[in-house]
Amino acid sequence: MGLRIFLLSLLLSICLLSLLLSQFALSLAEDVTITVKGVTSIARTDDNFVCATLDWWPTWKCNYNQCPWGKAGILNLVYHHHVPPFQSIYIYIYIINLYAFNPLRIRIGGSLQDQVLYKVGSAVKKCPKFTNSTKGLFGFSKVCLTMDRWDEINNFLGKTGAIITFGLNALLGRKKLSDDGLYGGDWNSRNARDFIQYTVSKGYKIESYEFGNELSGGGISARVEANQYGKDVIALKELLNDLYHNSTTQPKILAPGGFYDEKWFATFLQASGPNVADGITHHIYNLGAGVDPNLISKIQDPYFLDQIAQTYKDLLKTIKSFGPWSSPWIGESGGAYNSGGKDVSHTFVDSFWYLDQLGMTSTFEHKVFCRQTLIGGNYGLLNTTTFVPNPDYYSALLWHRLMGKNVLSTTHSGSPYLRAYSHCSRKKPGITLLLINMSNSTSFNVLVVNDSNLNPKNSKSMEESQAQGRQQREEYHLTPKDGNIQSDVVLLNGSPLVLMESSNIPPLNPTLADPSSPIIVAPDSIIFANLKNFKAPACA
Ligand SMILES: *[C@@H]1O[C@H](CO)[C@@H](O)[C@H](O)[C@H]1NC(C)=O
Ligand SMILES: *[C@@H]1O[C@H](CO)[C@@H](O)[C@H](O)[C@H]1NC(C)=O
Ligand SMILES: *[C@@H]1O[C@H](CO)[C@@H](O)[C@H](O)[C@H]1NC(C)=O
Ligand SMILES: *[C@@H]1O[C@H](CO)[C@@H](O)[C@H](O)[C@H]1NC(C)=O
Ligand SMILES: *[C@@H]1O[C@H](CO)[C@@H](O)[C@H](O)[C@H]1NC(C)=O
Ligand SMILES: CC(=O)N[C@H]1CO[C@H](CO)[C@@H](O)[C@@H]1O
Repeated sequence: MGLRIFLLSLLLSICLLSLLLSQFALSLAEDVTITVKGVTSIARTDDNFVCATLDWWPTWKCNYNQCPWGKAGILNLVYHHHVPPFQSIYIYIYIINLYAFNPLRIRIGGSLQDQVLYKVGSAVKKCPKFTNSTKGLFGFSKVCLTMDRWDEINNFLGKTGAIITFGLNALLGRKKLSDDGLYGGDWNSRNARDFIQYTVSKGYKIESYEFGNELSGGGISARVEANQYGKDVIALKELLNDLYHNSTTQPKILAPGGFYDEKWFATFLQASGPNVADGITHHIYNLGAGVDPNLISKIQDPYFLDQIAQTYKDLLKTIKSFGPWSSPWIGESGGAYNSGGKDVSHTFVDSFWYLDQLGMTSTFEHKVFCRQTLIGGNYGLLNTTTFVPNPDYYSALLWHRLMGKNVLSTTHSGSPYLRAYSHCSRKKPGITLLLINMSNSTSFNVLVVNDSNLNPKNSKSMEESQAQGRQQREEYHLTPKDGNIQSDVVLLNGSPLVLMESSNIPPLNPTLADPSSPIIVAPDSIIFANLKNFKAPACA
């Protein structure tokens, strides 16, 4: 009896001790003052900056002994869930998911887009299905998009109000000139013309057409020279001028949808000339291969993440010098290439990379960021088989709902493991701050100040100086379930975000905080904070 009580109390004290220790670990805290320049914005994104992609991959697209695409490819997605009427609960969830964005920007494209033929008009005789082929790119044959399927895709996406970018096949009519994948000769636009004409006749809304996929620079599986590409994009522009002659708005042209290469991009912009390409789309896979065992340490390493900023700077410089009429877009980015990281890209930890990229690219004047993928691979915003939203889906949705298009200069001199971005709030007064704590040990107590050289006395906490009539601060704290950064479930202010019984997205409610108190950013957490009292002239 006595021994049992002794053992029990020993156990209790051990528990208490470890609790104390963990409390101690959590209590490592650093005060940080963040300066937001509210006078002018440093950049402006598109109204719909958040974008997600749908890809063409067939079910048997595999990397590293796994095949994570399932039926998420654009052809299967629609085919296996007939619309209308909704025969599947999944399609229902899918549509609800898209509606939550009201609207979501979607880019249809990817590696196989330069092998897609459109079954309309007389240019395409045979209508192939995907098969394995050593002659095609990436080991796959050409494939045919029938107009029935195109109708289905539009009926389906139309219901969600999605803003659609469609990636055109830019290899049609060219000849392979060398073993390193160089294709030459003029683009044959006949099939694209028939396809776009059909699209116009049906009244389908396409916001932009993108020309080709990863054919720039050294190319991935195929490449085309920049001067030739510029000439072909002019041909596409003429085609759109003609086919959209009667429309009030003409779709934008995006190009080249590939990896940045200074010389290629500069030559392309000079060759295509003023007001032809509206968006200069480029792809980012800065985390490397999906199979890399060090993905997580890269994602939480601010020095590593900063390296890609050079590419954004360089591209911006190229655009300002050679194509000031256009602006940079991230046309496709999934973080890690070859379908993403198996237990990483669909889990909470990926948001450290994703939200940081959204923040970083918007400061470098990018208009849009297309996440690979909405669904499919390991990097889907939605789970490939269940369609249930992954943590990055909620990160994207919060960004979309809270961050307005005006980007503000945001700096601090604290630990580099704390990342901070701010924009004018979307449809709300004040500014919204995105705070990312990549440290697993330190929490940050954040004070936000208005940097005004004109009036130094303004350089105290903005929240404090607005004592009269001030409104509560709204905070959205994102943390992983059970403290496991590789969880598929994210908590908002401590409660798991799971679909409601109606299959609807749960409400995303903030907690309210006293504006004079610091924002406490726990280790391994992400916060959106809406500072309503911060009256930045740039947001007026
Ligand atoms: C293509 O090849 C893979 C193996 O490389 C196989 O699993 C798949 O079934 C093949 N698909 C077709 C349509 O032949
Ligand atoms: C534009 O409208 C005119 C008059 O309605 C019509 O004749 C012409 O075919 C239309 N053009 C296109 C490209 O749809
Ligand atoms: C999808 O959900 C299943 C079941 O929860 C899980 O095993 C799988 O890893 C998830 N995959 C993706 C890509 O989200
Ligand atoms: C924190 O991160 C470091 C470095 O990545 C790692 O060695 C350590 O195990 C992590 N600690 C916890 C509690 O996760
Ligand atoms: C920040 O400073 C600017 C410039 O002095 C001023 O116009 C603005 O009202 C200040 N913002 C707040 C929230 O006081
Ligand atoms: C300054 C600081 O907090 N450093 C920590 C940041 O987080 C990484 C990874 O979690 C740790 O390794 C650092 O010690």
